[in-house]
Amino acid sequence: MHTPSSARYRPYTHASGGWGSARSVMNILWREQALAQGPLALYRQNKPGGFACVSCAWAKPGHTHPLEFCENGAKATAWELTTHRADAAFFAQHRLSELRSWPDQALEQQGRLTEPLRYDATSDRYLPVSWNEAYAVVGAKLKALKPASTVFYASGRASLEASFMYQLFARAYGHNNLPDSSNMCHESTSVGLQESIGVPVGTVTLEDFAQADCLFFFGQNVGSNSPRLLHPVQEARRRGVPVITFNPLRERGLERFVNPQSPLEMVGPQSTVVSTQYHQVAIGGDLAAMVGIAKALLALDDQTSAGGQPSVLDQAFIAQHTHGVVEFIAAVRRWEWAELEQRAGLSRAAMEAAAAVYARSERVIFLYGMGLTQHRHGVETVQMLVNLLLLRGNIGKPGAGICPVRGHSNVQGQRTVGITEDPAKVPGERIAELFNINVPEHKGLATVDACAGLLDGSVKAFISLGGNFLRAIPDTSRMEPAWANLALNVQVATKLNRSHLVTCADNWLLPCLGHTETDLQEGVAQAYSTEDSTGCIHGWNSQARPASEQLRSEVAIIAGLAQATLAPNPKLDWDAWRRDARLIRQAIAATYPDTFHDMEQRMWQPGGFRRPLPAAERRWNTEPGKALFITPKALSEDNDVNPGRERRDVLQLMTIRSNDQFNTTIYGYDDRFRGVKGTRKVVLMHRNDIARLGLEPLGWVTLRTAVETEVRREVGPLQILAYDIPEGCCAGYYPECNPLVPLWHHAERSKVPAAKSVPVTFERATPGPDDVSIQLPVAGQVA
Ligand SMILES: Nc1nc2c(c(=O)[nH]1)N[C@H]1C(S)=C(S)[C@@H](COP(=O)(O)OP(=O)(O)OC[C@H]3O[C@@H](n4cnc5c(=O)[nH]c(N)nc54)[C@H](O)[C@@H]3O)O[C@H]1N2
Ligand SMILES: Nc1nc2c(c(=O)[nH]1)N[C@H]1C(S)=C(S)[C@@H](COP(=O)(O)OP(=O)(O)OC[C@H]3O[C@@H](n4cnc5c(=O)[nH]c(N)nc54)[C@H](O)[C@@H]3O)O[C@H]1N2
Ligand SMILES: [Mo]
Repeated sequence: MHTPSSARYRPYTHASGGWGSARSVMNILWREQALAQGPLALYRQNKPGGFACVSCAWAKPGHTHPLEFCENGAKATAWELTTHRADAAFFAQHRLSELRSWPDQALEQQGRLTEPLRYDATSDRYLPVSWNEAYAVVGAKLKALKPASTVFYASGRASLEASFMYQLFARAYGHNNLPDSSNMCHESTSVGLQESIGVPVGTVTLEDFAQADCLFFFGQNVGSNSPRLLHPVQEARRRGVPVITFNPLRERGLERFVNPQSPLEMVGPQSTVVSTQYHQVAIGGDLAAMVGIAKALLALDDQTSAGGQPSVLDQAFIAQHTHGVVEFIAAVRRWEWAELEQRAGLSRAAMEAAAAVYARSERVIFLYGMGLTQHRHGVETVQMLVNLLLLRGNIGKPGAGICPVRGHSNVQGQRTVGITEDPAKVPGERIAELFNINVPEHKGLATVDACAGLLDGSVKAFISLGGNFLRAIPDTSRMEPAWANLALNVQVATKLNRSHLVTCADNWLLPCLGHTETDLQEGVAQAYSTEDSTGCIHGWNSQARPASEQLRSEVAIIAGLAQATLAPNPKLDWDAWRRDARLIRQAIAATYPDTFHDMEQRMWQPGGFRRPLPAAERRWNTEPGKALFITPKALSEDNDVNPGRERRDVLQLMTIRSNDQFNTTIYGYDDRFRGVKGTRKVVLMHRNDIARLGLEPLGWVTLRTAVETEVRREVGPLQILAYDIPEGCCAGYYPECNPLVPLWHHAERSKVPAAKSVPVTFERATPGPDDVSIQLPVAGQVA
């Protein structure tokens, strides 16, 4: 079991990418002993005809680089192709009470799950079962339960084919309880963009990056979380395109980048400066910052109008394509600079500088991530981005648009094929006609609702298609005990994680094939498909040998469970779908002909095929048929937990990812780009806050949530690292800090947990026996 032996902080002064990235990839291939299959698999990653990366959702180009993967994609592949196994012998050796004491990293490090298992309470162990028994018993239990009391969760990895079958299974069984990881992620995007511009997804493609003349990044950490996106960004920088970043932290990948796949750059001293302006906005200060940019833009427009020059605003576009501009402009003019500065944590000059570049650029792309969506007013903030773009006609023209950078490889596609709690978003009539299934009319449970149902006992069974629900959700210390009240817990997974160890009345662990592994059906390797962040749908093949002969595809597992649960239906041949994925694609195409017609051929086009995106062609699928300016009602992004200025002992905590994790999967304890090595038990704070709160750098503290204090929410001990972060803000790692996020503290309109701003107080603590203290570099040794 790996536990870190030494921890260190040394500011990372190199560019992102480069040799550090190459070394990190080799390390993991070695540690997972995946060198036999790993390198070949990496060569085929994200290529036409190859397999789709299991990691992020960034676009896969039609004309690929020799190696179209990044450090994190490579790690994810090695993690899956590992030769380590968590097999029956492993489970015979370890009771669950013991495994629960292991760190999360050690659980997944055991390797791939190899056979179906059921928890046996008497021996406190997972024991092997046959697939037939698993299907039969789970099916019988589901039959006996009320469908409305069951939840079918999906993590955003499952293919379009598996996702389509999963939602059909839920609806045929009788519920819309289909929460997915998107509910914790870009749901603020889906809600906000649908209302503003009539599509729930971004409008740009990779080609737009080649034509853009300015890029903005808001709350997205490209270097760690979507490194392949750095290629088009680097190309844009070579053309002299300005990049303007808003982020409380100076993220390395947004500052400098060396392409680890460019031999020249790897040997030379060259690295690309990524951001030409870097604004360390306060946590939750983006709404105010964007209003500031709009205000500065209006001031510029006043000047040009007075001088008889052309307007800074795209007046023709605004008149022809938008609605609500008058109210929006009036509101922007009303807000005072002093308030904008205070809320954004930025000077008026900084906002004006961003506006000046924006005003002289013709084709601008706004990219954003969790820094915007995971706030109480995440939806309004996304809509404010749209407002800014609309002012200069930056939607629906080449080189311009909005680019939410999604997380899981198929999180966007799952929605496209019906994974949603909202029956209004699925073609009910067609589903009735094609499959003889009546989509239940009642809205189902999304993630936060499912958690509430677990707490009040109304949710009785939980099926999980991937993911690590009990670690990913907020308020984890309250949710874990509630989980024990379930009657049934079925986890379809590749690796052992925390959600498999918290037991209820009946627990099943069903191991599946990963994206890299071949699903061989009657001698034919099955192809599957996903939709990336730019709305392109690709087919992929898998070449690797399955980790165990007993593994089944996700499609096969869904088919097995559905057959055992549902009454026979001549219009639904689950077994045929299991044997031939082309038939599932035919069903998808029949259900969604506009998007998926001729899918079988089109998904093999280089770069995939694009789903119809009316907004990208300036057709607006909204109530008035125009793009909407939606004026934010207030500037505070997190009004429900705003402690007020008098609470000087409270800081706003954001929960962040390191480049050595993929969500709840912790590859290792290093956060290379932020200079933290060997530990995740840290809280990053500003020097002045540390002093003001009477604490010391490198001191240990327990963090407590500063609202609803009658509920004890705490995490610690964490070690204080003095860091370049705005005053009043602090940062700790997800998922370790999730117990601090109250369940009710979520985006008002999308219910995305507001994981980026949690008010916390600090209390001195003593490190435990396993806590390693950070060593600072000896003075003079800092590079
Ligand atoms: N290596 C790796 N890659 C991943 C993942 C991973 O865990 N590891 N996860 C995948 C998934 S599912 C997702 S959704 C994406 C997530 O990728 P991102 O969207 O980049 O999400 P985070 O890393 O959570 O946070 C992004 C940035 O937001 C900043 N931030 C926090 N609060 C604010 C704020 O109020 N305003 C602004 N402007 N910035 C703020 C943080 O400093 C951080 O740099 O990455 C995907 N790719
Ligand atoms: N505080 C805080 N909380 C957050 C976030 C945050 O920024 N801060 N981010 C949120 C976001 S953006 C997201 S997307 C969620 C992520 O939440 P989830 O999607 O639930 O979590 P993951 O960590 O991606 O899931 C990892 C597990 O998936 C399983 N797995 C891996 N590959 C496969 C596969 O191919 N098939 C199957 N069936 N299983 C597989 C493995 O068993 C692994 O342990 O967390 C959210 N929670
Ligand atoms: Mo995500």
